[in-house]
Amino acid sequence: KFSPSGFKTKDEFEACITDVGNSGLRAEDLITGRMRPACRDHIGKIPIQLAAYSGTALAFRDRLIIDWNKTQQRQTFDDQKRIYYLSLEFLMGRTLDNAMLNVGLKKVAKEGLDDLGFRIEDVINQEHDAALGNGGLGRLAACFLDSLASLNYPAWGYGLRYRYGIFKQDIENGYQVEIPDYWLDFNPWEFARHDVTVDVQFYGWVNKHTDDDGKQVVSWQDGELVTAVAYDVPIPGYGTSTVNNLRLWSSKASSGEFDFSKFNSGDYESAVADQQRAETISAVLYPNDNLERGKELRLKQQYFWCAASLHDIVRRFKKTQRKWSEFPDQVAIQLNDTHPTLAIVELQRILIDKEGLEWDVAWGIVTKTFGYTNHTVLPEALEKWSVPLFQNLLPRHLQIIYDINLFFLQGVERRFPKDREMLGRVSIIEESQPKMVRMAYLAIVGSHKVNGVAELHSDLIKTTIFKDFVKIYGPDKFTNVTNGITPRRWLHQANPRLSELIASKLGGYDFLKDLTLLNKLEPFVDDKDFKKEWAEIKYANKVRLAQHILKTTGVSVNPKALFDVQVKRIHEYKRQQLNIFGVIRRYLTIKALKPEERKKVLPRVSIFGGKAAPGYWMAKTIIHLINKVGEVVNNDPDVGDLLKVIFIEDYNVSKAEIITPASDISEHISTAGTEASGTSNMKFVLNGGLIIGTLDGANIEITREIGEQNVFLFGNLSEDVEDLRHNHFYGESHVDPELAKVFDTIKAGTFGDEGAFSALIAAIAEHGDYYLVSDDFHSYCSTQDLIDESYKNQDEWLSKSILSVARMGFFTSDRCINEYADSIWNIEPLQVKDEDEVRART
Ligand code: B1H
Ligand code: IMP
Repeated sequence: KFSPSGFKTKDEFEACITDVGNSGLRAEDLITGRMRPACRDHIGKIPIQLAAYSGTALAFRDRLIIDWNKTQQRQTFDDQKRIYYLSLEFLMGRTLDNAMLNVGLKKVAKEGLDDLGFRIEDVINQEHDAALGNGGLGRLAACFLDSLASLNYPAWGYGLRYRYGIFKQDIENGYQVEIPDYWLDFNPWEFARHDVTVDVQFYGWVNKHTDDDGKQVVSWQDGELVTAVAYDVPIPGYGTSTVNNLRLWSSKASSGEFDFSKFNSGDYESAVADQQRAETISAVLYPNDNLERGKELRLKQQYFWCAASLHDIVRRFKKTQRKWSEFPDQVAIQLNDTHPTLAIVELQRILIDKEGLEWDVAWGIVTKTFGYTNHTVLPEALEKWSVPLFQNLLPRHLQIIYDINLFFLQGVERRFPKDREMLGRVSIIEESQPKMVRMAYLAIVGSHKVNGVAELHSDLIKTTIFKDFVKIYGPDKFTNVTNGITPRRWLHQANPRLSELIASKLGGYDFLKDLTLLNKLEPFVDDKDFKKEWAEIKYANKVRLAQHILKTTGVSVNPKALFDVQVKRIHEYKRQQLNIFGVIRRYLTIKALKPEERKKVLPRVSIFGGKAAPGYWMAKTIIHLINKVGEVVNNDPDVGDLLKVIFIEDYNVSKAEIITPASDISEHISTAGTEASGTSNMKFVLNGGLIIGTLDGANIEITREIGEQNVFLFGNLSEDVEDLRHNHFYGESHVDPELAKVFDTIKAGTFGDEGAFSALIAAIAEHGDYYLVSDDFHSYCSTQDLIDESYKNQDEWLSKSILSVARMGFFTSDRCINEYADSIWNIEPLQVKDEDEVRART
């Protein structure tokens, strides 16, 4: 009905999008064809698919707004305790599909769009991912928001509205190239709240004086103000009318557009510079995963976001006119890693400097309010900030940190008078040059609970990095909440056919709200027709991925081959190098076979994807090697279909939704003790893929739940890692002979310039092999051989796949959120009256 037409310039495009946004166009109109003439004019100018996307999105948005308002009002009038989830990352991915499923009207939209000649998939694909996160930690926050809303908890997320999310990755000549991700062209899912702003202070100095009543008054003066503007994002629950709020802060200069006094006095450049400096704070997400680099702008981001969020929370609390002592009964704040630790200090500052509470009273309130989740034990990821930096940027906060530390250490000294070294070990201030603030210690001291994210990880933090704190506070302060994932996005949305098949056997979609119901699938493991359909769905998902691979890389892969997938951030501890060395060994094995022997080889497609932090040279080298191996292997006529090596560019949430349902085997092969939990392991198994993995993170609990016979485990155990590392340096160490052959092949220039990969080899052969690649290589390869054998027995493989899915109920983020609610936040769901009606729709 509309004629598509392109745009000549970006400005023209943007103007048009804004017009559509303002025109009141709604997809209901689009779907029913009842277009108002004004809309028709606008729509004629936009590329047709995008028009359909805008219309559909705006229609669903209309519906969400109504429930969103109702939810917010209900939560306000009900006056129950709320949970505030503070995270620097929310890796949301796309919203439209999720909104359609949660509202329960996807079918209606599909039919409407069909009538107009649109495929709903094409329309959904128009949306840009909201990629405000690096990896697991950010995606976990997004899954938690989905569960909080689906379970009707009164909950808010607080984050930063980065103008640029995680960079887009291009591969050029085998190298990663980073491209800025400007994602805000047209974002119907956010609402600018120009009425909700907070001025945040930086720099300046602290004035202490005594007032007329003899009371000491502290004020933080001068410095620079930056305004935080709220942008609200609706978070709909599944099968409920609850729509929670995610509030993201954007920075702008505090005196409006420009400092007009400077402007008028002719200082135009500096007026613009001020504005730009302010806007820089929320400009870009730091692209490091599991790495902290101590940059001032990052600390500015952290304080800006913590101060704005705390101000908002305190303002809301004060409207209830309750006593301060009731604050922890109304407010729970969860710190997603140490990035928001300044919120602890900020609340203490508000209570003592602004509200005039006594230190101890204030501190009692603070520590009852906060909970801290630790996500890593890697030393390079543990945040420390230099004291001089703090002194300059946040002088009052540094004083408060010193006081927190003083009172804490006095308590420790009283309890452990004989252990003089304890004080130095647990001090929040590290006595280094320069002195550093240890954020994890501050987070522990300022919270009432500290949790790890999988059993092994929670044990490790208690016995290693936080050992002394367990002595000080006792073991009850430390707990475990094993991570989970939302089955709405990671099963129902990503794999609709599998979800439908499961629903047909279980008599409906209740399992999406109670994932333990999946165990009712177990009896079907002997049902031939069911198994056949299960296999067909996996095959169809592999065909879809093969098409994506062909379109994006030009390489044709056989969907009948075993798809072996490792997609995650590229990191030495995650050991993509182990995987690619294993691939090279496989290549050498195939090359050494006679043509007739090759017929017996099981064809395999090794699929990689993931981003390297831009400054992480070794990770970039790994990407380079994978791509170079791909170039050689994929073009070797001796190999043909038996082995293909694919690097999927720009891995993100939307691509994960295509890749996850298509794997036969996925790899979760971190050095034991390094991956806190992992969450993609759960996603793959929930989609009927098996895993090869080390005894690390949540792999251990997955194995316990689904049975050892359904997991391919290998490698050294975490308790042996320290000794092995020690031996590499002080004992005899040698490179595994099979691995040595792989190194020789690389050094011979088989994959191009061998110098490009020398550091990767040296890290293992010469510099102590910190990640135990050589130690685990043999066991890794024999387990891969076992996988080949097992895959040949398709019937047994299918049984493993079905049984695994049936036993994955534990790993829903709903279980996880209920555990947080019970054991850390002490909050209750808010009952929703019309829930049955909404559930009937979904
Ligand atoms: C995880 C991070 C992380 N742990 C620092 N730590 C960052 C640390 O920008 N930074 O400075 C960013 C991210 N991310 C991951 O959290 C763990 O590695 C996974 O094992 C875990 O599954 C995930 C969620 O708990
Ligand atoms: P608050 O102080 O930000 O929590 O909001 C003040 C009032 O606005 C409360 O009475 C809420 O019921 C209502 N409210 C908060 N957020 C929203 C919203 O997003 N839409 C509509 N009403 C809201």
